[in-house]
This record gives sequence, C-alpha cells and structure tokens, in this order.
Amino acid sequence: MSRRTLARIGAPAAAAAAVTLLVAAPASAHVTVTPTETAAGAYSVLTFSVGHGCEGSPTKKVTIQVPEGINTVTPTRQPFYDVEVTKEKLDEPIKDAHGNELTERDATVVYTAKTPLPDGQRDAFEVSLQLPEEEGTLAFPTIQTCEKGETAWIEETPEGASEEPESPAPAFEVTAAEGGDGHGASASSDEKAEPAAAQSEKSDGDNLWGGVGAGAGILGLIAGSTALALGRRKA
Ligand SMILES: [Cu+2]
Repeated sequence: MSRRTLARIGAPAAAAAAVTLLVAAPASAHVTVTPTETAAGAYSVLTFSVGHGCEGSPTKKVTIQVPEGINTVTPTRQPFYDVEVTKEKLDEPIKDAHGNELTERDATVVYTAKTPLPDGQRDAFEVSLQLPEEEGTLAFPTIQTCEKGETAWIEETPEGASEEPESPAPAFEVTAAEGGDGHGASASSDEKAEPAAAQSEKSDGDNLWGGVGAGAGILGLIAGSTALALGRRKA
C-alpha cells in the first residue's frame, strides 16, 4: 500500500489494514499445523508447515513434540528428510487401541534434512494419529533447528489474546466427538457396552476405510465390535 493511499483512506482505516496484515501473516509464515479432522477421538492427518528459516538461515531439523493424550503417531515419509520417532517410558502401562499393553509412548517426531531447506522455500510434514478424547486446544511445541541458530515454536497463545506471541506453538482446536453423547469421555473404559459409542467408533472406521475404496463395502457387512476392531487395527 502506497503512502498516498494510506493518506487518503485516513488513519483509522490504515490501522485496521495493519491489523489485518498482522493477523493474515501467520498463515503463510511460522510453523503451523493443519488437521484433516478435528473431532475428539478421530483419526487425523496433521500437516506441519515450515514457512521460513531462522532469521534467514536454512532449516536443518524440525522436532515436533507429541502432546499428552496421544501415544502413537505415524509420520508420512518425506524424501528430503530422515524421519525418526523417539519414545519415552510411560509412568504406568496403558492399553492401546488394539488391546496391547504399551509401556512407552511416541514423544517426538524428528525430521532431519538431507539438504537444508532454504529460507525462501517452505516445506510440509505429515503425521497421522488419533486425536485425544478431550476437546480443547492441542499444541505441538516444535523446535526448528537451522544452520545458524534455532527457533523454539513453543509459546502458548492465551485465550482471547489480540496478538499472538512471537513464536507460537503450532496448535488447533479439538472439537466435539462425532456422534456425541459422552463417547469422548467413556470410549476407553466401556466402549463395547455402549451402542452409541460403538456406533460412533464405527463411523470412524468408515472414514478410515474410505481411503481404501473397496474396504468400505466389506465394512458394511460387518457389524458392531468386529468393525471397531478392524477399523482400529487398520490404524
Ligand atoms: Cu513466521
């Protein structure tokens, strides 16, 4: 916008325009995350985007922290990077979606560039996972390591804040579980006992199989917990 234009539209409008720019910028810059699904308990593919280097320096490594409530993640292969999932021991073993006992969880996903990502280019990393059963903000603190320096994208954006912090953690809102009525709260304990829970799990399964094509037809023939088990095994 030229100075002359600014002068013509006057100070209030210019201020408004400046605010718009401020709000619009993060979508194309920063490190951000975009989920394919946001419903609690749903399977989702998250795309983490790196929009620039560290003050001009090319990006060598991106380390994404897996938040609590998610124990297993599956990164998509990325030809320009080596991908590693690091684990950490759980305080107490838990049962995973397949009924197996888990003693450790996936703690971070680390992408190490074979050739550093130049500052003027962006890149994207996909991670598949099941969202937690609770609604609310889900943040993935991320460390961007560059040839010179690093940026810690770990700052929380306070609710209702007019400005975001300088280096906000990539985050999105987990929304109400599809199918509703308490599925989110009770799924882990008594999913088999509740028809409503089984039903909503089944639709998760359908989504999952949707991408496989022929699988959706087969799934229609299988009822209740069998479908649930199949859907989850697929994950
Ligand atoms: Cu940025």
